[in-house]
Amino acid sequence: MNDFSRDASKPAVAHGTDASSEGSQLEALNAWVADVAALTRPATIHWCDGSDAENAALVAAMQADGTLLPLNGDTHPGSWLHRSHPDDVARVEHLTFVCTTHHDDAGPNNNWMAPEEGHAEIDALFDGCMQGRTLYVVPYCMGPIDSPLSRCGVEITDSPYVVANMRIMTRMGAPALARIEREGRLESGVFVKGLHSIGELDPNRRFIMHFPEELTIKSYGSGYGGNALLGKKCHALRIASYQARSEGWLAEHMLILGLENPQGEIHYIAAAFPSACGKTNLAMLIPPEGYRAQGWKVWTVGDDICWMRPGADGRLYAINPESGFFGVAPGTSAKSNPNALTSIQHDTIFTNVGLTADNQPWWEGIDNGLAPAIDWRGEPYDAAKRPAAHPNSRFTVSAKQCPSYTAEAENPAGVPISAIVFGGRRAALVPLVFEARDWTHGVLVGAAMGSETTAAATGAVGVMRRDPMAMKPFCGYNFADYFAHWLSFDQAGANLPKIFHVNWFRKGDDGKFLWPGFGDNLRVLEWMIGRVKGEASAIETPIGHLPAVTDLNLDGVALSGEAEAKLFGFDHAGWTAELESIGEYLEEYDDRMPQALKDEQQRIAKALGVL
Ligand code: SAT
Ligand code: MN
Repeated sequence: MNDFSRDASKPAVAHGTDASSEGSQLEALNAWVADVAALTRPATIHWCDGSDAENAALVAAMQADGTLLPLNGDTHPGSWLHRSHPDDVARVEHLTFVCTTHHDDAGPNNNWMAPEEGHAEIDALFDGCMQGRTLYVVPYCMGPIDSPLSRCGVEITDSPYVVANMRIMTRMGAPALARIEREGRLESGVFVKGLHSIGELDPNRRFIMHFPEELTIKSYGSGYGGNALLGKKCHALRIASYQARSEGWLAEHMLILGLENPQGEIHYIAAAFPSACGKTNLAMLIPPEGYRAQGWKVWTVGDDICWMRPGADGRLYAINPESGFFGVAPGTSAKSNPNALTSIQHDTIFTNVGLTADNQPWWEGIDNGLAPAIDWRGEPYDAAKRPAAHPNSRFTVSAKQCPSYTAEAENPAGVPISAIVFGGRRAALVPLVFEARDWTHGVLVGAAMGSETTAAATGAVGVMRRDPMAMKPFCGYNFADYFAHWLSFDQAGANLPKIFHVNWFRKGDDGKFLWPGFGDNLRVLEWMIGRVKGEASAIETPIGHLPAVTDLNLDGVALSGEAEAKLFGFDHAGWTAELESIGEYLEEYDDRMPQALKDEQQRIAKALGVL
């Protein structure tokens, strides 16, 4: 792996650090790589083995060509800054397509193209796009290598930055290839095929396309996060959600945490929030002082994606398919998320953050007493011009570097989930927490989730939209079928988690958040587990079970009268209007929407009517 830039009519092939071997033992994989090479015409093909030596060589080459800039080696050893093209800093939902044979299978929640049309459109862009470049073959496994819940894929990319990030975010390299080869010999053996090129980084020549029926992804023209690290949103959510439906499991946009009480009991909670709404912070929560003294702990299993499947005991068992965190940098501080801050002190790739004068990464809200000197575009920092860090700037770091990461995250059987939490950014109406009365109600609560948009995707920020189960940008099929799939888990022998809804983002009349959030969110989690165990009280209302102010441990939290009323109360007129709007939303899916959800909406609307 020495020559990254040689051009030749027949690509040279290298395998890991050993240029003598070539290809895999799986004919189907070799044939696909050959087809892609014929289309894209790279100078060199490199099969990634995931080794340290391979990574070191890649990083050195990226340092040499300026793709990676070294950070201060004293304060941030082994860490790098990457600056994206300024037009390529977030996911692009309007250019993201789900290509199913029937339009209805993709649903109104997705952009759709017929598969032949999609292939033709994007293959035209791939034609010859890797000339002079290296084609990297990146075998990866989503989930612990030896877990039956895990699934594998291979990403072909011409971006070494993508390779370096995939090495952190997935189990990438030789062990994954071995599993793919092993499974490939079985009749059921399939791997997800992901083809990626940064192309020209031209927003007018950019598509992120999914062919769920073929377990195939094609992504062109972006080098950024969810557009380019195909194991993440494209595979682990869009393709996996489709696969999960036919195989009887769930692929969800959820963090997974373990809540340990002073008795040493651990309850696992999975929580769905839209991008940039605090999943990473909640997953790494440090309990408030008083709780810590008593022995409460939070363990991190995952911060973004959760795959769950019913076990023999009827409970849902979950794995985190990822092995790293691709977290939002701005706002991350010793106060908001000390575990994240500790994690990213070394061996971290930062993307689109600012720099201090001595080359330390810097972003708005880091609150570390340092000042930015250079902004994310590489220009001298000028507050009047732009923020130092892009609002969607990120860190990529191995989960193993997180102090709260638990070995249970590597358990091939997964962890049993006691509670599922849905939540969005809602400045008004939605109280701090409520519990769904049963599974069907919980599915409606998830389906009706609303949130204000964030900088994680291009487009306007702060616009309220329905984001069911935080999956609006990520569900690989028709939402109506997805809700039906969720409902189908409620069957004889099932022992399902309780479902809750939270809103950390309720604002007061002065426009300020009413709930302190961060570590204090533990108080809400404690109440949930109390409910799971049948120990905590609640008040029954038409929208679900709400805690009374006295049902939460608020020792040390001072809430104003307005905060108590808005966080723990429920606004009858507001919810009546909300239910009407939820009813209209369900109707957008016509007859495909499960009747059980429409009935549930009606039940609540009626209950509100008789109050
Ligand atoms: O860029 S990503 O899609 O991976 C991050 C996110 O939006 O959650
Ligand atoms: Mn996410």
